[in-house]
Amino acid sequence: MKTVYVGMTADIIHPGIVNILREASKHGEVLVGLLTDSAIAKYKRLPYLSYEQRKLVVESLKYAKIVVPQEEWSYVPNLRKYRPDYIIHGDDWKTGILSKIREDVYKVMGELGGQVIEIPYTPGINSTSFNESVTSIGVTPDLRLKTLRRLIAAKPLVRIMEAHSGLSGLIIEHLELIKDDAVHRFDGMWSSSLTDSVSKGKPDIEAVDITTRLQDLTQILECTTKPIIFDGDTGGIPEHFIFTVRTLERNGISAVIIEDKTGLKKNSLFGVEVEQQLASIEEFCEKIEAGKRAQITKEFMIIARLESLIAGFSVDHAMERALAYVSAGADGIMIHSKEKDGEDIKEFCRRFRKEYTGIPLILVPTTYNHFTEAELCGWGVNVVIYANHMLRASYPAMVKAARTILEHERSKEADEICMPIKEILELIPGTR
Ligand code: SPV
Ligand code: MG
Repeated sequence: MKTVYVGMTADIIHPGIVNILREASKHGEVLVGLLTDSAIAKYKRLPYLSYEQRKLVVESLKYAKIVVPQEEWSYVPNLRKYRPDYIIHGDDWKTGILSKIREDVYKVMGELGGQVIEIPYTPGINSTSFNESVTSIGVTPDLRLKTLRRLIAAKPLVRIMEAHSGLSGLIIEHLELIKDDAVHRFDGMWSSSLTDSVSKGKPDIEAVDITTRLQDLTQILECTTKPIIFDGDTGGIPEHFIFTVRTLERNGISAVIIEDKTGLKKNSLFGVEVEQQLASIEEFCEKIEAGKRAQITKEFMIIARLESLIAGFSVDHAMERALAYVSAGADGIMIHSKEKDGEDIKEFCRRFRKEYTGIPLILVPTTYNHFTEAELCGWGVNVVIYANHMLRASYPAMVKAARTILEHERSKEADEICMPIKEILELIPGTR
């Protein structure tokens, strides 16, 4: 019996998939290479269903004989491993980012003595249009919450951007850039205490209470589907933190980051001053433990943020705390620094990764921002947070428009730095 290889994501089973499987079965036994989350994540959004769920569905299809994981976006490793007689694909891969994949497939099938079959692509529904409609429908809190852990498992580096309004959330949700044959996008959003407070004209001192911050977060939740990491400041006292954890989970937030400070909180980029002490290891561990006991889902993450380097202590000081926080149940460690050269952070990452290979490491490279994502990834970092750039970019743009109007005593000159009215009217999906 000949074998026919079909690669697929199978997040939704639509007529195009059935067609390709039926066609494949005419040539032999169908071997489905089901793309894993990590194979997909570099190029596309994570599928809505997990690998196991998708496998279960595909295995029940009558034309699919065997389902194997395809761990790479490229077909080549699986084609070499399974040496099928045929591979079948829709002819949509002749152009765009799939054309390189096609080229490689032809080359390897030629080497292996196999054949490539191309069939007319079924227009209409496919995983891309499915993703678009899901975005417009929305997402359940449960699904959104789980996505962060899936992304951390699937991607070498998860890229998070600050959002402080529905509009900034929409940009993060939709912006995509094709570069080096890969699609670059933000994986999720950071709900920052700094940008939440500043956008309200308040200082970043926990002056905006959690309830208000969550009410405002609703705007972002309503128009986006990507996961959210919440800046929980100090987390307050453990008795209050447990309510915060449950409220965040109920809203589908994936993680909270709490920092080991106590007293009047000030933004870390100012440094830690006399009235702002570090929490003792014991009291902070107690808070982590209380939060972990309170959480209802198993996927929610409580991430401990170390302020040792901000407060002028050594990497040793930070390491001692990191180990204690992990033992107390922290699901990840964020280490902060305002040094420009980033050497302290790099040293911490190296030492932390020696102790723990599996605990997610999160960085906020606002000051040491000359390091590339690839470099941070090389240090063993899992998540990078761009913590305030949407707000910092919008403020000078607003000042510039206002100043231009003051200067010219009319708005004509401001037009060229403003979005056209038609575009702003059409900006929001669903506007008619
Ligand atoms: C925030 O964005 O509010 C943060 C990160 O906590 S930082 O401002 O760098 O402390
Ligand atoms: Mg903050």
